[in-house]
Amino acid sequence: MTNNALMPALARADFPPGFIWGTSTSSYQIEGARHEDGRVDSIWDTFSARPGRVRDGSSGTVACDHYHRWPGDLDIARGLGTNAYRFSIAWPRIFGDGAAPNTKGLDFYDRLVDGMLERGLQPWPTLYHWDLPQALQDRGGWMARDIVHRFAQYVDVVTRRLGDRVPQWITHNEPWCTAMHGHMDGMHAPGIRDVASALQASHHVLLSHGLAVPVIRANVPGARVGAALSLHPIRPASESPEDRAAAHRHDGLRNRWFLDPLFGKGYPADVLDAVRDAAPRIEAGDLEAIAAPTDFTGLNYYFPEVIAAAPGEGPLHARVVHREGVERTAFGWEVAPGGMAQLLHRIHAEYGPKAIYVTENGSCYDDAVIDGQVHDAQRTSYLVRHLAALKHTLDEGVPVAGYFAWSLLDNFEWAEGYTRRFGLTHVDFATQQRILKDSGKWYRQFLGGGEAVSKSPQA
Ligand code: IFM
Repeated sequence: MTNNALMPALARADFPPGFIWGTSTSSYQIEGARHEDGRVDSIWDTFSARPGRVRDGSSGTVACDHYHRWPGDLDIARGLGTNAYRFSIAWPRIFGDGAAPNTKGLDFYDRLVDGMLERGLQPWPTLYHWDLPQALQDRGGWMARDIVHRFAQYVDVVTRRLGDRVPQWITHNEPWCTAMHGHMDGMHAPGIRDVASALQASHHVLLSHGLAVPVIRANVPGARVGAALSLHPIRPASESPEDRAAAHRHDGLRNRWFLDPLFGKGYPADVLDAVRDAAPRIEAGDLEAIAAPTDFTGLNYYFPEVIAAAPGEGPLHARVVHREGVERTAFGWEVAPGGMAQLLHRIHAEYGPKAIYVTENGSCYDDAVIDGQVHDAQRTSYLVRHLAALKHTLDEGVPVAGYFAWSLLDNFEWAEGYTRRFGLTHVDFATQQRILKDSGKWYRQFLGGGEAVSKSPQA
């Protein structure tokens, strides 16, 4: 059980009125229904079928079966007392190969959005959370410049359909992961390992964001648009000039490579210098397009990194140092609520977006179901301490306007398959039974949510 005596006292009323409280998910991680209603394969369907790419050999073919169970899942979100829900649209449900849009796919998100509105949940869609149609990958995916026009076309169709009910739009989830896990270390689909491809992909992801912003504004009255970035506080392993320089370069690719162009500063010169011939091809007008003014920045915060100089290692000659004796989640990620505060201050001070939302934050632990309960005290403690850090940051004047816990449900954790559980709700993947964990109950108590269980039979 959670030891409440050790938790900072915290109440929803300590946060500003109108603060957005939500949970977050993504299409491939929860929907399942791989072949239903005209959905075509995504790069994750292809990638997860390759032996050795996903730790437990699994895929998102069924996942949480959310495609069929969404009413119950939205009931859980409402029962928590949240007022918003962040989800993503599956591009392969809307377009496969550039032919006409798939009406049944659009209908699904139409129903989903209406379901949120009926439950008092503000819909926060993300347009790209890594499930690129395989047909587009076959034409070069994010490495080929044409993708930016395909993305704009897809965004146009989706926002025309949903824009009458959905003002807030997140273009991309974690461009770093799309580019670097997808094309540099190959840990994610499409599994490429090539620095130049990764950097070219990152440029096209950013450009597609920039081209999508005016499309969304044209289709959605009062649109509020932003991207969700995975950012990390970076510290040098020592005060040596070598470690400090390596940490600076690493920060360059992790953080500034995305923040700087989005805020009109272009790509960081130190990274361009380090990557040399692998630098992306940038055409006239690209940087201006990427810097299209946005309404908020989304921060996905998980962990800080400590960096040492490592001559010859990767394009940045830097490596992550594993420090002993620090608190870590089951994933091995350092638990550091202060790192979130640090990043929020940095985004505010160095880039000054109109608003910042924590679009993801959460932890994975090896949960056990005991007598129908999940006593995930560590996850509760993680959540409470991060919310305390968030409140402190707000008190210091940083314009944070919302927080989305990752995740509403245990789900398909990419290359880790179903071996990593991040949910506030436990999912038994054999029976699809949902159980609200103690962490979910804590969030519900904090938010003043009412319903202990979903009204829906399957939850
Ligand atoms: O599950 C992922 C999510 O898809 C993107 N952000 C990090 C989460 C945990 O790894």
